[in-house]
Amino acid sequence: MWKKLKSLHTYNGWIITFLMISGILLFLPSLRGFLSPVRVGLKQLHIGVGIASIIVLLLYLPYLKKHFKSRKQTGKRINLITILSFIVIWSISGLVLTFEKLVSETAVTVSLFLHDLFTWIGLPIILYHSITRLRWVQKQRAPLVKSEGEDGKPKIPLSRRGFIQMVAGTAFVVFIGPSFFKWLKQVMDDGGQSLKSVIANDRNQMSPPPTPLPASSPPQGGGYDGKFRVYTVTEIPKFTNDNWSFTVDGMVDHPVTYRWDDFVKLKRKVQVSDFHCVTGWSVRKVTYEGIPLKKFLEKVGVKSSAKYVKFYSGDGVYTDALSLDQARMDDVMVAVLMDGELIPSDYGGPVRLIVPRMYAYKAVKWLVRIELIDTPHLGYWQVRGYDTDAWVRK
Ligand code: HEM
Ligand SMILES: Nc1nc2c(c(=O)[nH]1)N[C@H]1C(S)=C(S)[C@@H](COP(=O)(O)O)O[C@H]1N2
Ligand SMILES: [Mo]
Repeated sequence: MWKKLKSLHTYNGWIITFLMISGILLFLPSLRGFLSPVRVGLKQLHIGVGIASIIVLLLYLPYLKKHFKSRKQTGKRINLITILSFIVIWSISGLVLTFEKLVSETAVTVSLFLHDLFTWIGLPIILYHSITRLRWVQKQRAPLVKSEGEDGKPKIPLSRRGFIQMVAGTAFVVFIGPSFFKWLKQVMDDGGQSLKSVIANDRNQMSPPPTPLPASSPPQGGGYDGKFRVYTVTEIPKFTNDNWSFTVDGMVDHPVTYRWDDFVKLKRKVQVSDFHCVTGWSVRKVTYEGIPLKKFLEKVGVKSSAKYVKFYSGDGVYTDALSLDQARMDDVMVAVLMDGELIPSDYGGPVRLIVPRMYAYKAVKWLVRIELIDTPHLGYWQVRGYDTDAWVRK
């Protein structure tokens, strides 16, 4: 049995290392563009290996009691319980993320939070664990000194190793602890901050600024609830009145191109909607102000031969598309303001698409052109393996 457990430990170590690395690669917003060709494969591999780790865990369950009993020292027992709880939390939250369409939004939000939190807490622990088990480090260590007390019973003196661990532990709590949590906060930061600070970093310079409607300022939805992650597969573009324009063309009767001055004069509407990324995070109750896509389609006169609507980002790379029926849904909006403020560049401003009932990879940032076409168009992420069916849970 001992041999079995040992090999189990080795497998587990590799599995967790792989899941941690692939998970962090999937998380890092700065790698989205670079990794986009392999993102879906990496995700499937992460899930596949994740499910394998769950199977390994289930196979191990029958030995759990014996294993626990064989670990007499409290420290070792705590270690065992810790690693098992980590694996259980990763497994359950990972399964929820895998089947997110089948579970509630709250379950997904909580799972993503736990999945991330335990990854970032687990990372230094596992690094420490694997480094201290390297042969070289083991050799440097003084052998455990065991001595016997007067009465012949083994007494456990403070070994050199125990002493080092105690000092390290104290140092951690006193000196490194606070900076560890600072670090933890920092690595868990995905770029999305409060709207105010994102606005302070706005690269765009559009004038005049749009005047928000009363329903937008103060925001009808009371201010959005949650946190956006700033996602982009390119550099974040920078717009001014001179390099920005907005075009609706293709299979239409009257193609139009707006400059900013005319664009801000278009009649806008306010709506409160939720925002869901397919990787599991959501932002609720965003008060968007903009022009319903429907209005643009009416204005330009869609030809009967047109079947799809293609959206172009001003980053020159990102596109997506909707069928005409989807494009005519009431809440599909060419948004200009969020929570009463001009959408800042990080969040896709000055103008972005909003498709509340679909995953946000449809919500093209830096929207500059809408084209009516007659053949299906696969968007940036669909080409790289994302589902054409982007409906958020029904
Ligand atoms: C050692 C165990 C694991 C670690 C360290 C780990 C780590 C991660 C990390 C850091 C992310 C990125 C989350 C984010 O974008 O905020 C992630 C995503 C994910 N993980 Fe895991 N994970 C583990 C196990 C599992 C398991 C067991 C499953 C499923 C059976 C799973 C399924 C997923 C899914 C579905 C995603 C979302 C991927 C995406 O859409 O970007 N994970 N994981
Ligand atoms: N131009 C462009 N639009 C984009 C993306 C992108 O990378 N480039 N990412 C999409 C994805 S996957 C999501 S979840 C949302 C993220 O919006 P945010 O960066 O405002 O949070 O933008 C969508 N629109
Ligand atoms: Mo997304």
